[in-house]
Amino acid sequence: MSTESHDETAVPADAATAVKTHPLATAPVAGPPTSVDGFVKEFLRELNFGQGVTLAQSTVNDQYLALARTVRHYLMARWLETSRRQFEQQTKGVAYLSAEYLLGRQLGNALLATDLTEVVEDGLRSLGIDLATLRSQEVEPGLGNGGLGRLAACFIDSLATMGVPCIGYGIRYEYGIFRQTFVDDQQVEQPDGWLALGAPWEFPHPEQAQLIGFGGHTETYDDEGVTRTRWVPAWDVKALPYNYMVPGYLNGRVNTLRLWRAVATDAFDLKIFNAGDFEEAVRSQTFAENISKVLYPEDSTPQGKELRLQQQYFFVAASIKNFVYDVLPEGFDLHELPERIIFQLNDTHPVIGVPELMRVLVDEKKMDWDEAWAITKQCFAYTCHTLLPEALEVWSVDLLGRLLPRHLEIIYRINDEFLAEVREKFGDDELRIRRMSIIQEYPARAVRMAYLATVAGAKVNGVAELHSQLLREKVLPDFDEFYPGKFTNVTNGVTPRRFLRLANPALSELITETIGVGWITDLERLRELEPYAEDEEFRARFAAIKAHNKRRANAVLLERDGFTVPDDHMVDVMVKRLHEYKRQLLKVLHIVTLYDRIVSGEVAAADVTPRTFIFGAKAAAGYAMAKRIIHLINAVGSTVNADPRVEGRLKVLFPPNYNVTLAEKVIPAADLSEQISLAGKEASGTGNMKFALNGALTIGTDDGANVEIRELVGDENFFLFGMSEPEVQALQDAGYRPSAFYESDPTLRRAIDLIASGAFSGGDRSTFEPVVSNLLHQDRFMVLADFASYIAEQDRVDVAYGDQEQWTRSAILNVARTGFFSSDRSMVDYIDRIWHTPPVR
Ligand code: 26V
Repeated sequence: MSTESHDETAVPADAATAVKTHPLATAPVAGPPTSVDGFVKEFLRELNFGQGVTLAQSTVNDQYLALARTVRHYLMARWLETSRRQFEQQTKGVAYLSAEYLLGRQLGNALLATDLTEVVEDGLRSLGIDLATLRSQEVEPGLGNGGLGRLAACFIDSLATMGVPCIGYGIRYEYGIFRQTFVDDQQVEQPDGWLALGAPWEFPHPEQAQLIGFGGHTETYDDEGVTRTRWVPAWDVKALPYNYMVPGYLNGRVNTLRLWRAVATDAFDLKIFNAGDFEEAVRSQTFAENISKVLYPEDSTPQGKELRLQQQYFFVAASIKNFVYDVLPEGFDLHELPERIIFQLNDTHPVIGVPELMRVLVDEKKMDWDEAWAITKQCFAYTCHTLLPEALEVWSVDLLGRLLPRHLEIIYRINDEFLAEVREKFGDDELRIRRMSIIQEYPARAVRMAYLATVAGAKVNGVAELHSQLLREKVLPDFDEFYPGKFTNVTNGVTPRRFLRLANPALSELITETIGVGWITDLERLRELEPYAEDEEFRARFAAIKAHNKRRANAVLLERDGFTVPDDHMVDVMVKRLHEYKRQLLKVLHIVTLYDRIVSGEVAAADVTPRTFIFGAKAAAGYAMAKRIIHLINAVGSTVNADPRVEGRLKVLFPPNYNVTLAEKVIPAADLSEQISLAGKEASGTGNMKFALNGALTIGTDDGANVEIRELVGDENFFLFGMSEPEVQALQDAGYRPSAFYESDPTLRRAIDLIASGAFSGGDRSTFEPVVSNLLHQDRFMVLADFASYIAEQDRVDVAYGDQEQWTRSAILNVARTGFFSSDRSMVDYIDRIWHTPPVR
């Protein structure tokens, strides 16, 4: 650049270039000093000038918001630096596409990642403010249903910590998962207005907004002798990105989570508005903004919801556009796309991205179809998270054709070419063709999204060894045969930062004192704890920490729900979404059995191991049976807790609104972890990992990741019960009759009869009749078949708990041997087996 004058103050000829070449153009100014004084000044500045209040006037929420913004300042320079380096290095990265992120509270994690916890604690204390109080003020963004959303949050944490370039893409739901309350023991859903008190962690970027079209028609046109297709949408929506920081643990790296919000486009409004129809203009705005209004429940009928398909296309199209047009450097040769990005599909929700990338490459970038398809096939990989057939998404051709006509055409062509390949390999085996077609014909013509993902994905993975095996053998066997080497496994993991270091500070301190801090980023090092299982003093400290965590959980439960766990009780926890396949009912039958043993006089109360059962579970609002089961748990709890005959022995607690925040308190307090799904139904589970890592023993079936947990901790440190998956299959094939189990097992009969008698419903036999009759006549998930085995194993648990030294030994070994379940390890597996991104530095 040449300037006429050497005068520093002169306005340069090209102001834009001057901005870019200024010495401070790319290096962000440093954040506030990391001293207590530096922090206090910055915090007060935020309180006064950001929040607009004095310290004396400020509410806890003001203080929380000011603190969050102050902590942001510390992260900001690292965030800018991470983005700059990523842009310069141009290495391959991951775009994680997920409709759900269950992040949990941000403040504690941000402080941990920056090593600022002590500075902030001291600084706030000097102002008379308690950090813990401010942390409790944060409303967690509940932008997910359960395991799938939490897994996404763990994965992006690990990638940031490992320094792997990753953008998480998703939806900024205005209302996340509902807030659960109980009225008369039944679930009532309240809206989760998580943004109402301020959203200090997000950064809107209107300059990167994208227009997303819907509906309309396609047309062909002549482009210099080549016939091309274009899509003419009927309406569009603006996708506005909000960026969230994803700080790596103590590594100066901050990755990005980009969540899209739907807003009405100006043009759209204006047309109608100018036509004089104010009401219609407002209506249409609401219509557009509905797209990111609310998280869809993981409900019993996931199909056929137009708005959900809109959400899926909305966020995936915005993400792909953002990556292709804003993230990639200008002039990037799209033939090299597979060297720059892998789009990881978190279940089928983002699979509409496959035809969208094809549309961008072929229609917008005017690439040849075959070339575009060769690129697309390398840019996607698909993770399947379920085995339940009813949870596999299909979209009716009708709906797709109406909402995304061009995408439907593309899907048809992908399918035609795919089926031609199948014919080439296997001949005209029409049955096979029909089985493998991406388009299902019956009961209605529809697109099988898992098939589309499998055909397009470079790799397809399940989430635990058993799940991946069943996926290949039972769900997609034809595809496994057709695509040798495409299927792989990556066992899930959880982030040790949130679920051990943050959630269990006392145990973390003991571990660090014993083996050093390395475990936080290299969880296999927990193995070094093994010998300490034999160390009496270590065991005593370990047990004292469990007791401490119970008191800590009690304080939280008392404050939020008004109840507590008695001191001497075993804490037996089942927390997860309410689904019949997870078998909360089996747990209820166990509690009823223990209760019946005491009240019938069969066993003296004094001889029963004191236990508190803690449940946490949300049922999808439309899932009637799940809601009935919640009602039953609460009803059994009310009866048991009020009965003086079992007082001091059995207690049932069901804190409403189980979420990440509560998990962080309850899991470290648990003695026993309930992982009791019917074998072959729980894809992996991740709660199971969190419990074991925090020193709870598992009672579980041979299902999902339980299999791997048991292999690692050893049979003697795990309570196994129930049928194996092949046994389940055999019983199914032989014709399962639940009533046969009811008739032949008197213990089971008494438990069921007690529920049926109205003992837990004020004598009303009708209340739980649907639950009972479903168990006796259908019992899809074989609760009755596994009952005897479960009770027998629970009796062994009671005996084992009687030997506290031995129990603690086992608990320590559970911690020492479950380092494998770090999501850092999962990420290494994804990198090695699927992504092939550059090695982690
Ligand atoms: C489940 C169901 C079951 C009943 C009918 C409708 C329906 C719809 C959706 C789903 C959830 C499927 C996806 C999912 O959340 N899977 C979970 O993913 C976790 C992370 O991989 C894994 O640990 C859980 O085992 C798996 O259920």
